[in-house]
Amino acid sequence: MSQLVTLHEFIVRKQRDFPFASGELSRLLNDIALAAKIVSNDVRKAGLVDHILGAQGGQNVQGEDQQKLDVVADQAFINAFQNGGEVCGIASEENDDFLAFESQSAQNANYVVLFDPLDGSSNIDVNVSIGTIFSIYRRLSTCGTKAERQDMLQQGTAQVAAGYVLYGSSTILVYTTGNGVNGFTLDPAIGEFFLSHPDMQIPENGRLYSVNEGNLNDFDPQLRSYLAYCQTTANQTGKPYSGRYIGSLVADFHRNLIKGGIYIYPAVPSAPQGRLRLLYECNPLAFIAEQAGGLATDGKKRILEIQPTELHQRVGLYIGSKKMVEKAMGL
Ligand code: AHM
Ligand code: MG
Repeated sequence: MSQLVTLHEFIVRKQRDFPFASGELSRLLNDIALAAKIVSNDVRKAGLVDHILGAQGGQNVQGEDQQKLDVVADQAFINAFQNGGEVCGIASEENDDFLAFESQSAQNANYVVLFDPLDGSSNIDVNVSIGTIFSIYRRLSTCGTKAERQDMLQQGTAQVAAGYVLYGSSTILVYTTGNGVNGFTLDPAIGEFFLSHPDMQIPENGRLYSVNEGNLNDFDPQLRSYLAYCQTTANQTGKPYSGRYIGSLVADFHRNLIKGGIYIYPAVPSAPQGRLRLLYECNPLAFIAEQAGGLATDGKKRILEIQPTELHQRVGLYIGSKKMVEKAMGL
């Protein structure tokens, strides 16, 4: 039998590669794994809570107020960061502004986390895969003070680590610290993540394209002609590619990471800057894509080099297999 490696053991081994590492980042990654297990457990009960145990806004059997699952997920991660003590502040898709944690231990912490607690949350009600996406930066403000806006508005190239948790047919946590990409599958019976996808590499070319084709008439001519190519002779054998669009970025991205493919959400009139958020979705997935040998751009330039100016900034996203992204950009 091959040896099983838990996420915790893997993180400890990686930390040993850096003799002067303080262990803070390792502890933070373990905090994320803990929150992921809590959210995974909640996601698995989503239909029960919504449809059997009472409507939203009501109370559950313990008399607790029921909340929407994306709020529950947001709070689970915030709690894990506050209890863990490695994070001085967070920004998330669910909060209008960033949160600077008040406690002295938090103010002494070195990291900030930016995250989308439940990506694809419109899919919760229909039992389709959803996920959490996260991005970790070292703070720019002075240690010992409260986190500041500048800590959140860093270029993607400054990420220390990034990852996602996909609550799919199984729960998988994929992350990078800038030295390759590894995936860990949760064994729900014992509540432990095990290394299941070591050193993930995205195929240079693929046969899957993921785009909301309902927006086709709003796409620019370059993108329309790329999609016409996908639908006709793109394959080396002169056949079309297959279209696959879940509507959960994290799930579409994960599939394309494993099988090879491209996900595109450009700027369109209904979303003139793009639909997806630079800080919570595009930067972390771009870091992972590049670490796995893929590419991520806004159609023109590298996602990781975009200077954020606001927390909820949106951008166009072309992400996936290197050759496919280049072709879609007209290179
Ligand atoms: P969310 O973070 O509010 O769930 O929104 C992001 C989602 C992505 O997961 C998905 O790819 C995209 O929005 C779908 O948008 P559309 O319904 O316009 O195709
Ligand atoms: Mg999202």
